[in-house]
Amino acid sequence: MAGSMNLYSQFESAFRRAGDAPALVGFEGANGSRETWSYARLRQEAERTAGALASFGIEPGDRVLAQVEKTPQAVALYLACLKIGAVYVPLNTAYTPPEIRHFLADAEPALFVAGREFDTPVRQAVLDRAGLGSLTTRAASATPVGQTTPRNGGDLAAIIYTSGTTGRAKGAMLSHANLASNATTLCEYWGWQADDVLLHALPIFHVHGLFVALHCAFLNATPVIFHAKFDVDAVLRELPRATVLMGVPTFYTRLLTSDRFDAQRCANMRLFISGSAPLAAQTFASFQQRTGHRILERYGMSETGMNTSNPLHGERLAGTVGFALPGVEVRIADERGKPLPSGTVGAIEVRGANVFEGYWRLPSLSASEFRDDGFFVTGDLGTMDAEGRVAIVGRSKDLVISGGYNVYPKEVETLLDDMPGVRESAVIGVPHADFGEAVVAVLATDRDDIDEAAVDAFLGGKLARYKQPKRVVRVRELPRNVMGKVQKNALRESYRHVAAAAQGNETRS
Ligand code: MLC
Ligand code: AMP
Repeated sequence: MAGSMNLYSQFESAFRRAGDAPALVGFEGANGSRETWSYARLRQEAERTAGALASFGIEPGDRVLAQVEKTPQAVALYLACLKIGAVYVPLNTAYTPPEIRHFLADAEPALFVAGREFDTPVRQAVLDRAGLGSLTTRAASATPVGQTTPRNGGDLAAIIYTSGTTGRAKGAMLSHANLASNATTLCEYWGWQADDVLLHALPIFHVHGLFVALHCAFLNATPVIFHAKFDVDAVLRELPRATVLMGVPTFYTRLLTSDRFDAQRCANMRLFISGSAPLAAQTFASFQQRTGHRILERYGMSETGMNTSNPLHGERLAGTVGFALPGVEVRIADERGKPLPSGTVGAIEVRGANVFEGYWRLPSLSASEFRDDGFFVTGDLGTMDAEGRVAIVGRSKDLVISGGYNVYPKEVETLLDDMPGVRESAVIGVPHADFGEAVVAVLATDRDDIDEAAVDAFLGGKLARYKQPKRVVRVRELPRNVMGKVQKNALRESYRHVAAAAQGNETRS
């Protein structure tokens, strides 16, 4: 059937059935009041936004780069891109102009949608935090696009930029078939129900909030309580109306800091899901004690969508990420891709319809991260028990995950190495009560005026705030092994307490 592999066609069937049922619920409208869009409205807005994109001359396969706040109009923009066969390329709203320049050059978008005008020759439209701007204005007068552009399963739906060990962000190419297969699998595996209500407080520029959460909701035309960002009080207020919450571990540790968070408030809840970063066994246990709920932890990444999940029915074990999802093969392998016996630590490798099409315009890198038999090497290290339950024990990639955001040390080190007075730098992740891990910079310097404030001032405007070190440690020189390689394990051990004293979110006053 024409257009049947376009993911939007699947959403549209559900939207049509839902009619005037609520879609995006309780978001803050332009005049500060709480507003709701029905599924009929969401479809209409997607069609009008598709009309606006068409009026810009956007063709199937064109990239639409978007750095936009979380608004219903931003959701409509994503749906519009799918509908007309454009490739949606979302960016973290924290990225700074120098970071954005890389994405503009690499993605070569036909349109850049941002909260305000940017200094670039690329064609632009504005969509601000109130959901207003030239895109909205154009959509209001555009001829709605009714027809969904037919797509093959392998055609690209999105490119998600993820940084790498080289310090340069690379674009993971995700096809309509990748996204559709993962969404269908998750709905089934998590027993999505007709009366579910999703509480959505994640950002919508990453896989977790955009694909995992919204796709499950859209395939079922589930009402989505739509919060612009995670706020403990707002979540506590809405929990009694919701049945499903998806979050990074920081959501759960922050909820537990509130006395008002208890079993009664969760009485209507069916499922709390955690991912994007390791959920501490302590958080899992405290959560169960407080609410009676066992958080369901799952594991995924931008390149693959979701790979494993603890079961809906059956034992959810703290410290494990559960079983390979149906249709996803997961193995623990040695450095050549040979499967290891159960219980042995090795590289986590995955294969399945969910696994991406490679990195945008980086064919040789793409090839090197796949085995000959098609397994993708995730860069995570883990074990699998005899029943197939996976536990993540570490990472072979040098990566810090802070509050669910990935920070690649290389990217920060490259900048810090250029800081006057710094001979060299090593960036590490250390335990942090609120963010799980905090970014710490160890700097080889003789200058005692190089502290957090100086580093902040130097990196400000160059690097997204969440990537900037929360703590700075000065040393005479960095420890190296006989090969001359900086010993990051030794640094992590020596400085593992430097950010732990910050109970709760030190950046919130
Ligand atoms: C914000 N800040 C952070 C931070 N988030 N610092 C370190 N790590 C983070 N994650 C800093 C800001 O720069 C700012 O610094 C200060 O904290 C306050 O900003 P904020 O916006 O008010 O923060 P807050 O709302 O408290 O955000 C924390 C958070 C948020 C945990 C709610 O980071 C969040 O929503 N994280 C989810 C990330 C996510 O969706 N990941 C999924 C990736 S997909 P200053 O200095 O200016 O005050 C993936 C695949 C998978 O990984 O498996 O899902
Ligand atoms: P991203 O590149 O943002 O998609 O991040 C993906 C990475 O997040 C994975 O490769 C893992 O290292 C990490 N991750 C995701 N889910 C989990 C989890 N449940 N436990 C531990 N790490 C996780």
